[in-house]
Amino acid sequence: MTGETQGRGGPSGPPRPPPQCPTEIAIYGHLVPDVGLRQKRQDGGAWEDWHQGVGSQYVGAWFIGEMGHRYGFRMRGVDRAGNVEAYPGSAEAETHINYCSGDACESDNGPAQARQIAVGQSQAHNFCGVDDQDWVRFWARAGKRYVVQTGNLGWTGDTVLTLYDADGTTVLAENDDIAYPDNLASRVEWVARRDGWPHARVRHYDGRIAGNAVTYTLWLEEGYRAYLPLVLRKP
Ligand SMILES: [Ca+2]
Ligand SMILES: [Ca+2]
Ligand SMILES: [Ca+2]
Repeated sequence: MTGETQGRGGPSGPPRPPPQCPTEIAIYGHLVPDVGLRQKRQDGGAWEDWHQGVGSQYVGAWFIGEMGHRYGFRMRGVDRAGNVEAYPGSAEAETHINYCSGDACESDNGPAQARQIAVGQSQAHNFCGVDDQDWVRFWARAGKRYVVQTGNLGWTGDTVLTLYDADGTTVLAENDDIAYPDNLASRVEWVARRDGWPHARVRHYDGRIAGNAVTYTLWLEEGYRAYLPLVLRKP
């Protein structure tokens, strides 16, 4: 296997209690044989079978590991006659998954910890920790239209945005993808029926995916829909 790995965790941040969050890495290999047999091991431990009988049409695979651990990968091929080559004695590709550092808005994992955001503001977030949720709240005025949106997704970013009423439990609107599969960010438009403090929650589509590189930006805008009649006149 001509291996190459890419970690989804970024560099370690300042010293802090390390959250134990698994994250996802991509393992790329170019399979020459007809069938590939793969193994993996954690922290130099015993090899375990992983992705056995992989066809040569597959050049990569996703692997979800745990932060703070080192993973090694190796592969052997099987030709059409069934001849199996020996596994290499050592790992052909290795990666270490770093711990992540929570974004500046943490802890904001529930409606009671929601951070305030004002119209026209944006916040930079990441997902750090299993099933990280980022909550905000904003002052809404009756009759006004609000747009809550995520964007600037980091690699492997895929947000789900849910808008809640002031009680933090009643769902008002939800969006996963603005335009799947091209745009995995989220956008909710909503008209307030009364003055109040609606809440918005952002989570990753797959709560196991986390790391310093799993970033996004959250925006709040106040929007109006204007109808502009188009009048065409004959020349
Ligand atoms: Ca976060
Ligand atoms: Ca959070
Ligand atoms: Ca999404």
